[in-house]
Amino acid sequence: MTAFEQAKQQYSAIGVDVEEALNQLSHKAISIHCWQGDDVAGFDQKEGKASDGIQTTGNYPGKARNFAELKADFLKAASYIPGKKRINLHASYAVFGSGEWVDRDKLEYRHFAPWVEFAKKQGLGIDFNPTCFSHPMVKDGLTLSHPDETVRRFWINHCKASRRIAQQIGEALGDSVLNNIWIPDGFKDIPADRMTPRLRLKDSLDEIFSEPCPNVIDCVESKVFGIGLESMTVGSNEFYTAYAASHKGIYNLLDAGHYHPTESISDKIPAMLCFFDKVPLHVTRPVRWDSDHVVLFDDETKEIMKEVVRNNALDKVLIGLDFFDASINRIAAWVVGCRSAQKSLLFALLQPNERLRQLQDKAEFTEKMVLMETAKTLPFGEVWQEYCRRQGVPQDGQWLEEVRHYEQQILKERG
Ligand code: RNT
Ligand code: ZN
Repeated sequence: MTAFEQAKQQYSAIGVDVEEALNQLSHKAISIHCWQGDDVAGFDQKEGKASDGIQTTGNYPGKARNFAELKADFLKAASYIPGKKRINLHASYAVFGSGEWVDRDKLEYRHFAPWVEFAKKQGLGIDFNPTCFSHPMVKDGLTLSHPDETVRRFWINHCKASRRIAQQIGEALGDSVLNNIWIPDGFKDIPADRMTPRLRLKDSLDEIFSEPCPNVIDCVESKVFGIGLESMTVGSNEFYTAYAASHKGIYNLLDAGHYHPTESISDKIPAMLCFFDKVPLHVTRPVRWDSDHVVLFDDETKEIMKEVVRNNALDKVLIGLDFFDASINRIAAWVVGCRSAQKSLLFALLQPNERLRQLQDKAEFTEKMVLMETAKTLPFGEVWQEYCRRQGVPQDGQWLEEVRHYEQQILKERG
């Protein structure tokens, strides 16, 4: 008997069907953010640097500088990632023809048609985001909530353009496209008025969402603070939760790094599922002030995935990644982060969830604790290895030498 067959028997002894878990894992798409490949720089600004409430740290050599390099690096990473994949794009990754450039409020579908072609060829889905940061029209740390109508107008038009692009991407792929709005808007120091900026944001959103886009899944992403905007964030959790709850078809995206340090989104997912038929996520790893370290196979990521599985919400929770580390090999960061999310999902699928639920309902808390602890040390690694074998991707760590080779051959040559 192989080690995998033995593992299967051990899981079966606690009532877990390993084949069913592997099957479910292989069908769940993960939306992989393009912005890990270039430190959220994008292609549309001369500066090419994340700013206005968002920041990357580190200067590891070899970041992607254009469409061709980003595509190549993404494919390199994707070749080590099992399962179904989507690519998550930001509007700042518009592809312009030679000599062409338009500002973000004038972007059109054709600037993303090359990405659609790429996605079709590679069998990827696409998700989309307006880019309301790293741009001179972010004034005084504000976009959609700015008191000046011209500033707001620019960003409203950008968000409307983004939704139309997302709609056309959806039509081209015969799919739904998640369009996520995150804005940095906030104040460094104690604000004198916390409500009027929020009312302006509410009006801006109402206008943005006024056009029907049947292929778009709309969502808004809250944050507790931004860099340089520490005292108040206009798009707070309460603001967006209430906005989404009162606007049909708008969802609240939960980013694991956007809450107070002792809050976790694993507890928020089941709360949101009581009211929403979709819960989009940014799976990431907060460390102190940074919300976006590379995802690991850690307790909170497992807890997040347990909530997805236990609540039969694999079709309702849209799993996207959002991390960017500029201090390590960016391809390796993608691979580790994405595989860790998938590993955590597999771990969740291999828990005796039904039995644990029954024990909780019967107040058998002792046995529940014992069973939870027992399930932790079953031969999970054998099952993950079998999944990698079946998916035709290398085992953990065994891809690193090839990534090193790519670094020597390709990344080192970049200026
Ligand atoms: C920023 C948000 C947002 C961005 C990306 C680039 O704090 O998490 O999701 O990370 O849109
Ligand atoms: Zn995010």
